Amino acid sequence: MTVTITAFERSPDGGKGLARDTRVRWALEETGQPYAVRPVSFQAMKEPAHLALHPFGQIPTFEDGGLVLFETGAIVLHLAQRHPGLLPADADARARAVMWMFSAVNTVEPPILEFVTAKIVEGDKPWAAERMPLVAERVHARLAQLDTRLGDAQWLDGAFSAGDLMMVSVLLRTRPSGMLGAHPRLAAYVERGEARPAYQRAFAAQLAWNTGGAPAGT
Ligand code: GTB
Repeated sequence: MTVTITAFERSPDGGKGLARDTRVRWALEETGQPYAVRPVSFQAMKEPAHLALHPFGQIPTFEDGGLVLFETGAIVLHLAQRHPGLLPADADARARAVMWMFSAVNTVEPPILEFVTAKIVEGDKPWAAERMPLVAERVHARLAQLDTRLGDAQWLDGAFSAGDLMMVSVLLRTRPSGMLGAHPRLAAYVERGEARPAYQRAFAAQLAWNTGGAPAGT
């Protein structure tokens, strides 16, 4: 049974890989799992057929036989638990990799999303100019903490893991703002993630999809 994921019919980012299907594609590539993509329009996302898969009417979803999942953290964790390549064998190291996954979506991503929302959705509000520096500062504070912890290490905890996959994916959301420029070690960390062949394949697949030459999967 081939895995099927959903993705934007056309991502608003035009193929920059910032929509969350990219992290799922990346995990599928890292674990060597073939997959198909079912595109959904913004309208279809809010209709009953898609809401039956994703109660919040979002992408991506993941289907494998009778299993249906939403939430990218849960999907990546599922893949990492089912297939070798994304979680260490040692139980303690495994727990730490999962900790970093939660940290990515629960501690690092929220201020980044707040910034993105403030800029894109609320940028035309009269109070936007006053609020933006505060929101940006919260992102920088979190990035500085992460940068300190990473130090000069290649990855967050030993070998590359699902924790790094999620963290790099989350940090990529800061790319359009150039915020990573103030945190050179984190910028290099993100570049190491992007250089992985599995990421390159995932990125290329979503780019092809979003620029009109969509393959029927990978
Ligand atoms: N917590 C969920 C998860 O991790 O799976 C969040 C899923 C989510 O936010 N999905 C977004 C969505 O479906 C797409 S990824 N939004 C439509 C809606 O809510 O109606 C967020 C996203 C969208 C667009 C860009 N972009 O164009 O740059 C980047 C990221």
